Amino acid sequence: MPTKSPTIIIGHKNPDTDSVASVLAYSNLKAKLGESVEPAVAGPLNNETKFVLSYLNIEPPKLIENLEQKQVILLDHGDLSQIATGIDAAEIMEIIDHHKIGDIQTESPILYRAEPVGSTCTILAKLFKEERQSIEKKIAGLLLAGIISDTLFLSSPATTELDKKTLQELAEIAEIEPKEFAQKMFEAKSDISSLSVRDIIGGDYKEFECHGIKFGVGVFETLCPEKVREFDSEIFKELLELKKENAMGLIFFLLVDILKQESFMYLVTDEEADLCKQSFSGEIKNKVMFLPGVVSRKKQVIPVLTNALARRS
Ligand SMILES: [Mn+2]
Repeated sequence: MPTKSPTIIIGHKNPDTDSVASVLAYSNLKAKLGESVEPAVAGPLNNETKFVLSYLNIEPPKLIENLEQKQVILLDHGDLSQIATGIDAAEIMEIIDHHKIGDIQTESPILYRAEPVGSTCTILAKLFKEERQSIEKKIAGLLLAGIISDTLFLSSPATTELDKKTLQELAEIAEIEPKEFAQKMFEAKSDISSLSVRDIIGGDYKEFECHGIKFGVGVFETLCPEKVREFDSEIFKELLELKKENAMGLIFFLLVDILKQESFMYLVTDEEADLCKQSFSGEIKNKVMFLPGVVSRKKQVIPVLTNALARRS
């Protein structure tokens, strides 16, 4: 008799450290509970995630770009636009997420766990406790990395008390000094020497829809924004191309300065500029809006843009 194929545990397209770390940790927990699962990623890893996996000496998950005919557990996303292709012909078994509730629909009842915390890895650490399973040193390192990455080392407004407490607990188990580890992760994230302009704007790019208007928002977090700003004219060119390719009504790119806790919003046409002027009060210079204190797409950009779009229609 053919054996049933394992359930795929996978994060969103353009995977980030939180999605990859939570996938590997949940696969570890499921295996401890005797379930047959396989960790996967929906795209190539970014430089920060590559650093984390090699630091912890962990193999990257298998790349799966089509989910057809598979049973899947989705981590760290809830919007259809962020799921790997083939989901229409797949069966969603569970979702664990920390974003707004998206537009995913299922045919049968599923386990859906959403908590408004700073990272999916924070929820994962809680799940280990709920299942009374100890967290191995390496897995603690992974979860620690996911929290550091998504909360910008507890500085993002998306950070909660639970993230702070969990980070401390995990750092002890992992025997990792979190501040140094965060610095190394952010340095890896900021290294653009191997990246194309398309990688920079598209590496952490997500699409949304509000009142029939589709819009994309790319984010790049860095310790040295000035290195990215050298490529402003190419960035605008690539943004226009990406907007056309993906048939977006609007497209934005947010360059985040991790240290100064501020960002630069690229306004590719008058339409993007108009919406941002209605949404934020930042100063615009050469089609780039300066946004002090803004670092979180999820908490500080998407709600504001969708609000402005809703008022407009
Ligand atoms: Mn996340």
